[in-house]
Amino acid sequence: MKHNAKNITNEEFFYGHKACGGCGESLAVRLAMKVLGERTFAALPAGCMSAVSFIYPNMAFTNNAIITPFASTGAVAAGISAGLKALGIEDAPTVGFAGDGGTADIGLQALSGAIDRNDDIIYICNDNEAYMNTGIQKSGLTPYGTKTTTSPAGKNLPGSITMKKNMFEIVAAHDIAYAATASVGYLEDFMAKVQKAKDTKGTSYIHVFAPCPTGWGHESNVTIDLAKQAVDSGLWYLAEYENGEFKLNRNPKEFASVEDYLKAQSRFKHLKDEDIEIIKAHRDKKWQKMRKYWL
Ligand SMILES: Cc1ncc(C[n+]2csc(CCOP(=O)(O)OP(=O)(O)O)c2C)c(N)n1
Ligand code: SF4
Ligand SMILES: [Mg+2]
Repeated sequence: MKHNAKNITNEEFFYGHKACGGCGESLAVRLAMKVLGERTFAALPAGCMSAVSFIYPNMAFTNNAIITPFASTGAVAAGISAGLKALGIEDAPTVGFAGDGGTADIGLQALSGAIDRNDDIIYICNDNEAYMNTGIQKSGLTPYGTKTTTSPAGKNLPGSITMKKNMFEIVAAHDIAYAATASVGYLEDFMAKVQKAKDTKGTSYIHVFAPCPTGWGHESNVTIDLAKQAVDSGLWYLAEYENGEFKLNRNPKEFASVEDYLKAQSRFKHLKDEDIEIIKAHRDKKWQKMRKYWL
């Protein structure tokens, strides 16, 4: 069944949390939980989503959920899944919800181990492109030109001087059972991918692009628009890796304006024309490869 706004359950499994208004990550967790259901066991490392949802005596998850050490989402989720199997508990998915820092940097080893063992877990990386919970530090998924507290912008630096680490392809290189990229701007696509991950035996990984008004410096009512614009401008893309093959899900004939996307966010407001050209050239090179091999 295709999940959409009309048929998705009215039941809430993630609510009453303290995320900022317009938080992309909390929307991704909320909708993923609607697809996964109340029998889900969730593991969350340090990061915004655990910080806003496990505030004693309130608990924003109505299902079983636990906070893991920062580096350990993959390992803790794998342990839960093994425990469920040992106890003979069926139809109870295990999901890890980790940030970009908790996935691409400190949590990479535990995730790699889980994929290598093909542990029966779903791993969802909430990518808001920086370490937000500790005050906006650069991660391996922070794009070129982003101003953060550890990648300042000034006379000599354009903000972050590195491009985003390619987590989707790193994960696919393990020959994972199922992997996908998604965006909170395309929620039906995201929910369909969560459903596929739920139906997959073995490890699945979903990398969801999730704007953060507080860290990106944009109005809280444009979160969805920006998440769409990132895809439409080609700075993010929707793809899957399944049965050893890459597949591009969306191939815009023409890209939407990169400038409009960047200008809506204060983290990019210092960028010069030559920095924007670097960003576009990197995008074009990536799409040339994807269009050649993934269509
Ligand atoms: C071992 C360890 N190092 C550092 C921290 C501090 N810390 C907690 S959350 C966080 C940032 C998380 O960033 P990310 O994973 O991108 O998630 P976000 O907050 O952006 O959702 C950091 C650095 C920690 N809790 N444990
Ligand atoms: S700082 Fe960003 S990711 Fe964290 S709760 Fe606020 S909007 Fe969400
Ligand atoms: Mg983050």
